[in-house]
Parts: sequence; C-alpha cells; structure tokens
Amino acid sequence: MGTNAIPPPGTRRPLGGLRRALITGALGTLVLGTIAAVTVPVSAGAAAGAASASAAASTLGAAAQQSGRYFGTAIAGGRLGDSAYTTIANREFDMVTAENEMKIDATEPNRGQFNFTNGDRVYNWAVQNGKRVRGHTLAWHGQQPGWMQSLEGSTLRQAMINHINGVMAHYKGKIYAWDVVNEAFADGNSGGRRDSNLQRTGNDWIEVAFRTARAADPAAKLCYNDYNIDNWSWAKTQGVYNMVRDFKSRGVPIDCVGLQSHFNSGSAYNSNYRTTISSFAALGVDVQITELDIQGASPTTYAAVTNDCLAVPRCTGITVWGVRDQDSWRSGDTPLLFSGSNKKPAYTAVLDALNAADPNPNPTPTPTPTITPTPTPTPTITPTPVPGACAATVTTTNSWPGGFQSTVTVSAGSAPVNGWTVQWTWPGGQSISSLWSGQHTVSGSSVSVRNASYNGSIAAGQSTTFGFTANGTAATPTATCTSP
Ligand code: 9MR
Repeated sequence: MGTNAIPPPGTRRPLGGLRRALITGALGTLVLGTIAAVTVPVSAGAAAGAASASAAASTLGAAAQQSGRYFGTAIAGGRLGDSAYTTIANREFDMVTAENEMKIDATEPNRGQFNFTNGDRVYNWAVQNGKRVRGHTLAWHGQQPGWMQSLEGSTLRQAMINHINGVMAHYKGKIYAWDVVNEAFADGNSGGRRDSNLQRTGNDWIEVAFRTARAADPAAKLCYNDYNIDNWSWAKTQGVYNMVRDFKSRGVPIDCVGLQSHFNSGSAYNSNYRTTISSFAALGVDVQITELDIQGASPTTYAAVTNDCLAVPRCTGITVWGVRDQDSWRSGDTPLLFSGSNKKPAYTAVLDALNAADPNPNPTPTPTPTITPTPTPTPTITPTPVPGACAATVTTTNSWPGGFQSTVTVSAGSAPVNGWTVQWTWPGGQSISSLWSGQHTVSGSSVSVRNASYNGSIAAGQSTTFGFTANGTAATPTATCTSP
C-alpha cells in the first residue's frame, strides 16, 4: 500500500512567519480603531505581495493555532498545585484532557451517583486559562467502578447509556470532543473487537454509545479513541477503519478518530502513519492525535508525527500524554517534551514543525462564510493608525442544527496591542456555550471577550485568535475591538 514520504526534519521551508504576515497583511485592509469590519474572509491570496518577516510562535499552542489546530496535554488534577507544572502547562498548551478525572470510576463511583469534583477541577483550570477541553472517556472496559464491572447484559447496556447521559449533561456545550468509546478493538491479528463486559452486551454497543452521545450534547465532536491503530498495516487499524467506514455509511454519528499514538519499541512509529491519518480523514471524520508519547522522545520522530498531522487538513490537533517526563504514566521511557522545567530537543522539533506549517485555519470543510457586500460604494476607510488600535473579525468555522462554531481573529494595526477586548451583540438570540483563548462575560445579548493571559500582546501587524461554540443559528455579528 502506498505511503507518503515524510520530509526529513529541516527540509521544510520555515514559511510560518511569512504566511502569517500574508494573512495579517490582508487584515490590514480592515477598519482599524474601535470598530471592526465584519465577515471579510482572510485570504492569503488577496494579500499577495504584502509579505514581511515576522517572528515564529514561541509556544506549542500558539504555533499550532497558526494552522487552525490545537496542541494539548493530559492534565493530572493532583498536580495542579505544582506551580512548576502549571507554569509549563498553562504557557504551552491550548487543549486539555483530564488524564483520569473524567473516566467512569471518577465520575460515577456509585451507580446513579455522579461526582464531578475532580473532573471540574481540571475543566475549570483549563477554561479559566483560556483552553479547550477534550472529554476522556465515556464507555470503556478500563477504569470501570466495581459496580459496573459486576453488571452484564441489558442492565450494563442501560448503565452505559445512563452514564453517557449523566456525564455529558454535566458538561453539555463545554467539551470540544468526547472520546465516546475507548479501546474497543483487540490487539493482534484478528482486527475484531476486544472481549469485554460491554462487548458482551451486543456488537451494537459502540453505535448505541455514539447515538446516545449525539443526543446528549450535539455540540461536542464524538470520537472513537484507541491505541495501536497508528500503523496502517496493522489489523487493528484496519478493524477500526472498517467500523468508521460502516458508521459513516449508515449515518451513525461519529465525528473523529483519536489515534492515541503511544509509541515505543513494541509499537513503533511507522512512516505509514500519514497514510493512516489521511485514510481516516478521507472517510469524513476529523483525526486527532490524542495521547502522544514516544519512548526516548526522539526529536526526529516527534517532528515526523507533527508533520504527518500537519499534512492532513482534517488532522485537527495533537495532545501529548503529560507535561514533563516525571508526569508520564511511563516516566521511565522519558517520552515527553519537558524534563523538569527544561524543553527537550523533541520540544524544539515539534515547535519548529508547527511554525513551518501551511496556514490552514479551517481544517474542517465547512461552507465558506458569506461575504457581506459593502452596501454603498464607500471608499475604503484608511484610518490614521491609532497606537494600540485593534480590529476583530468573526468567521463561522462549523455549524450544525441548533449550533455553530466561530473563530474570531484579533489583529493589531501599525502599533502593538497590549490587552484587548472584543465585543458584539447577537442578532437573533444566540448564546455562547463554550469559549476558548479568551475570557468572556455576557450581558443580555451583548458579549464581551477579554484576552487570555497568554494572547493579550499582539505585535504590530500581527494577529491572534479566539474561538467559541454557540447555540442558535450561525451568525457573524459586527465585532468591535478596543485596546487600552
Ligand atoms: O495515564 C493514565 C494513568 O494515570 C492511569 O493509571 C491509567 C489507568 O488505566 O490510564 C492512563 O491513561 C490511559 C488512557 O486513559 C487511555 N489510553 C492509555 C493511557 C495510558 O495507559
């Protein structure tokens, strides 16, 4: 089977900064000052010739955002009191997965009694720091509380449904993507399902879990997540691929596949990984790298993994399974990007790869936002640059019945911006369900978003983004940007 060649690290041209300059050059045609233009799509082509050099992003999250992706980490709630840990985690990552705190044993320790204390601790830390959250995980043979382990048949099936409903109701509208079902396929050459109490409730348990999840929170992306499905030639990969293809053909709601990507000597990175990612994506699902760690943390392998994701538009983000080596479930393998507070060579390899990415701010194919025509042939406003002035544009990046997702680009004019606030008024009763990379307050139909701790400073001519999901009909309201 064909595999795509992976460019050796360092052979990709570091165009990230140049391409960002092209984008912000386009934004430079927008109204600057306290009033922003609306719905003008960012077009690199429109800005050809406006190139100038600019600095590369200096954190993983910011670097990934340049191509519309995220870079996340697993967070262990018990480490949130460790300031060395939170300093790195907060600075570098813009997506969070609770390492254990949203699992079945944590959230429903007794049947019918839900406990979100620890899940909320991780969730709140993430959103208070402007990050999005992946939910992990709802239906799994692992980390089941004792009461669930002892159930079987239709009783267990109903308990699974109740669990999905209970947890998803608590986090409704707040989770970017849920690992609805985790690790349901067998290792080895069968390509079939793993035996488990859930599997013994009937082969349809996975699709029942997904249908239940869609009804419980239509705003969340619904993922199937597994390990050892990274190598395209492995039977387990093919088994999951066939299931996803079947689900898509029958309308079972599935939005994404999570490749855990725990690479080690027994399950090594293979250059056909890019084929795996692109093959799943071709089925019409997003692909997320959900639990990345690499034994020994080879910079070359970390760069290859990153470049493989960047090569596929629907590979929407990468999460590493822990912050520092000492935080890893396999700490002896030193598989992560930090050692103590130090950035390892693998960190630099990943950051450089992200900074060299083609901008791809809208990895999920969605309808192009409508361009609102200028009502009169008014001349383009060319305001005198005001120090600290900023502009904001709202773009719809995804929509579904009853909800939508938007990205807001905040750009500085000819002077740097230090702190910004974007405001708009909903035209038709919309409401925010989740917002990331900013801090929002709502008053009636008015929304005000302040910068997060890490994205308040925008260099002259540069931009940053925040995003949100909302309930209601997709809208692109006029946004104003103010800067102190
Ligand atoms: O990292 C998690 C570790 O702290 C737990 O002890 C372990 C228990 O099952 O789960 C680890 O996370 C796993 C994840 O939930 C699913 N994929 C494999 C991960 C590593 O074992």
